[in-house]
This record gives sequence, structure tokens and C-alpha cells, in this order.
Amino acid sequence: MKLMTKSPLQIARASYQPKLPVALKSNVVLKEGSATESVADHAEIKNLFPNTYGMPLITIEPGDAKKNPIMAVGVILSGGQAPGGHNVICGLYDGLKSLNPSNKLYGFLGGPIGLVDHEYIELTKEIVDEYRNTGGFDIIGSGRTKLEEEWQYVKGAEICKKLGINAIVIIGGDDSNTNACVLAEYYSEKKTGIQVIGCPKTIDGDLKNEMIETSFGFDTACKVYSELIGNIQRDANSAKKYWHFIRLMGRSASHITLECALQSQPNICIISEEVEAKNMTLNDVVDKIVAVIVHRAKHGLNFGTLLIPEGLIEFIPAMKTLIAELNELLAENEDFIALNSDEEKREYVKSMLTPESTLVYRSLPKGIARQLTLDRDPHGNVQVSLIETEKLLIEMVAKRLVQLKAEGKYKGKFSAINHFFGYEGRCAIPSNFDADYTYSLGYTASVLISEGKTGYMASIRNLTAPAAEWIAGGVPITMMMNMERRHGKMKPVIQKALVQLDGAPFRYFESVREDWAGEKMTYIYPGPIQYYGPTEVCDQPTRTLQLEQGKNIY
Ligand code: FBP
Repeated sequence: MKLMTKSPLQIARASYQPKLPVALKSNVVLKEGSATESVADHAEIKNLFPNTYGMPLITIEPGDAKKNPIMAVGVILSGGQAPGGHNVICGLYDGLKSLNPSNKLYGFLGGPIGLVDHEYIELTKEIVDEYRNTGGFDIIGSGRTKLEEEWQYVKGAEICKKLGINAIVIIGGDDSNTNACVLAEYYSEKKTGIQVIGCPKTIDGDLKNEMIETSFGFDTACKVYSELIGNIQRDANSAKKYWHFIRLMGRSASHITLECALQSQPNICIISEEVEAKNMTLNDVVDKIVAVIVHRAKHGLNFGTLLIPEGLIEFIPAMKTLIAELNELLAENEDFIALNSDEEKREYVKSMLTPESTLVYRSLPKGIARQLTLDRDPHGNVQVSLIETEKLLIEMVAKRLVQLKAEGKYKGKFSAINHFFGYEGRCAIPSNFDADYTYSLGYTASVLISEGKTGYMASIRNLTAPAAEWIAGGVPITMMMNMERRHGKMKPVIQKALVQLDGAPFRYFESVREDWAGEKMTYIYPGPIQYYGPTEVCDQPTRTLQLEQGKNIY
């Protein structure tokens, strides 16, 4: 029997032609703005990046035809998967071929390590065509290896020289684009002739600033999670017997949780940045949740939905201090690594922490405390996706409700189900928005390369307008940098964009959340991503982006 290899949707999507901004559809010219500065720590960043600091912003505009020399480019997918990664590569490929049909594109395999280990493939038309408008990063794979040592840069330059590669495109989040910037600076300083261009990727939505309106993947991932949340809400409202505690990915910032809340209107939504700003303890968070549960129970509603951001634990001030201490304590700590049992590790940690943090550490369920001491990722981050905050909250809320019941203050029933949505959305088939946005980013990268630029991130702006009106260009990566403590040392890094409590998306949420928490039915059921149909159904950017750009969402 013939084996089926593709779904009907995959086959249909293969022929979708992503939309491009008008300026990228013809010959182009670059318009340069004035010199830029880093977001903070000007002197330190300038000193660390003497060759790539201060470059101007770039806008791509229609221009005259010119002869483009032959180029070879290497591309790397870095970090966690995000829908649209394949389309960045497709846009890059098509852009390079339109500049000169003899141009070549190589893909380094398994993330940045492919550059160092010289693992690559040439991306031919046959390969690229197989991946158009698909989710995932499997065309060349991804990884989290950090490029930070000179020998790695030298190995990278070696393979570029061998293959005649004159530019590398790194598709990644804040950490990976920081790597791209360091690499660009090194290759400039050594006059290798290798350019480096970054592309803003991450479902977390925290790689954004004045010039980068959103990272790709955020749109699709939020739409997938919102569909699932909507489905759960229908179930909750039908069965009327469960509280659903739903943790959502987003390693640090709560953008995903906020966007999903705006799309689905759950009863409760915790935003980590607010918890931190209000200096809340874990018990305060529990109290907030319990108050809503008790209120709804009074109206006979013993069910509901609660959204929790994955990064919550790191934003509770006392937990943040504990995690910072653990990060310093466990960084390359041979003594800790040598310990065998969980109990020995627990005792060791307790003996080394400050008294305040020891108290917090001891107050946590053992499982959660252990999760906090697990391996960091290569960038020194706690792997929050492994910490089951939703279970911790269920446990604490249940205990509190038992107390309230004993005191006669609560008469409801509490039965909770936990969920974690993360990996379900990271490789989804990209929405039209992400398919168009990523293709445009890749195309833009090809233009920046052909114009000899390095140390830039491809940028597409004006994203709430139709794609034809999008503005393509480049932003110097040094412009986004500041100094932060990592692995116990001060390092130049791209500043992460957290949820702004005075920003329009949060302010809107704040104005309606009481209604969502009450006895009225306010759930919204967003349904699946639509690829075909009226534009107001298929081409809507996120609520976050619309609110940030002053658009009315309802
Ligand atoms: P990036 O920042 O690399 O895009 O990854 C984001 C993310 O999906 C987070 O939301 C999550 O905490 C983390 O990756 C999970 O990492 P891993 O893929 O290593 O399990």
C-alpha cells in the first residue's frame, strides 16, 4: 500500500506564496538613518564592539537595477523552535537567487555547533521547496550551543573560507542574536570578510523593541495555545466541575500568557511582571487565585480557567533571589556535581545559601526545590519549562480552600486539572502572519548581505498594516544591548523585553480582568488558525501587536 507522507493541509500550504512588502518586490536601495546607541551601558558596549557599534538604522526602498556579484551564505537555526523558521530560510533562498541565480545557500546542522563542527548541507531548490510554509526547524535542525570562545569563531571562519561563504545568517532569540553580534564583531576585527546577520525568532515574544515589533513564532504559538484554552473553556463550561490550571511557555516574559488571555478571556491570568512589581509572595499569588475561586463558588460556579506564565517562579522576588543564589552557587560547581543522591544535594544547597534563601528553599515542595537545581541551559538559564508551577499552585490553593472550608468561609468543591502548553505550539504550521513575516525577514537578510552589511538584525515594521505596506530594513544589534550578569560575570546581551505594566496590552487586560473573574460568562473560543477565508479571520496579527500600535481590538 502507498504510504501517506503529507496531510492535505500540508499539500495545500506548500503552494501558498507568502506576501512581501512592496519594497522587496523590485530592485532596492538602502536608506541609512543617523548613528545609533545601545539601550544602556554605552561606554562598555562601545568598548566591546568597536567595529559594529553606532551603525545607522537601515530602511530598504525600491531602487534601480544593478549587477550583483555571486555570493554564498550559511544559515543557522538557533535555540527553541518557532513557527516560520523554514520560511526565513525560503525567503533567504529566494532572495539570494533573485539577486543572482548562481548564489548558494548552505545550512549548518544542529544549530551553532554545525558551524564549529563543519556539519552542513547545501540547501538546493528541491530541499527548500519541501519545507515552504511548514512548521518546525527540521530542515537543518537547531541547538543551543553558545558561540563565545575564540576557537569556535576560528573554526567557523575556516569552514566559511573553504565553502566560499561570505555571510552567516543566525535565526535566533536574544541570546543567539547576542552571539551573532559577537561573531560579527570578531569577523570584522579580523577582517575575514564574513558578514553576520541576525533574525528575530522566539515564540516567547520577548525579543522586541522600538525597531523590532515582534519576534516570529509568537503569533502562531499564541493562536495554537488560545485554541486549546478555548476548547478547555468550552469543556469547563459544559461539565461545570473542574478548575483548569494552565501553564504556558515563555521562559521569562509573560507575553504569551497575556496574549492568550486577550484571545480567550479566562477567569484568572497571572502576569509575572506584575507579581514582581507588586513585590508579591507565592502566598499572595495563592490568595488572589483563592479569592476568585471562592467568589465563583458562591454563585454555584465550581469551575474555571487560570493561566500561569512559565517564568512566574523567577519573578516572585524571594524566589528570584533564591534562583540568583543557586545560579552563582551551581555555576561549574564540581563539589555539587560529584554528589550522588538528591538528599545530599539538598543538604549541600541548604548549607550554602543565605539564611533567607534557605528558608524559601525549605518551604518549597521537595520536587520543585530539586527542579530548581537541575542543569542550566548553555546560557545559564534555569530550565523553567521543567518546573511544574501549575501543580505547585494547585497544591497550595487546595490547602487554603480546606482551611477556609473549616472556617466556614467556603462551601464549594475544588477539583483541579493541570495543563502545560509549550511544545504543542512551537512547531505548528505558521499562521499567514508568521508565514509572510518570516519569508520577508529572510528576503531582507539577503538584501542586507548583498549590500555588505554586518552586525545587523533583519527587521520588518508596520506589521499591523497589510503586508504590502510593511517596512523592511536592518537594525544594528549593538543598539539592543546592555550589560547583564550571566554565569556570575557581567556580559553584553540583548535586553529582553518584558511585559510593560504601563503598556496598552496589560492596561487593557487590567481594565477587563474583574469581569472575567466574576460570575458572568466571558469566555471566548478562538478556534483553530485559519489559512483560507476572509482576511479578518486569516490575517489578524496578535492582540498584543494591535494594542501596542493603538488599534481597537473589539
Ligand atoms: P527560545 O528563546 O530559544 O526561542 O526558546 C523559547 C522556549 O520555547 C521557552 O519558551 C522555553 O522555556 C524553552 O524554549 C524550552 O527550551 P527547550 O527547547 O530547550 O526545552
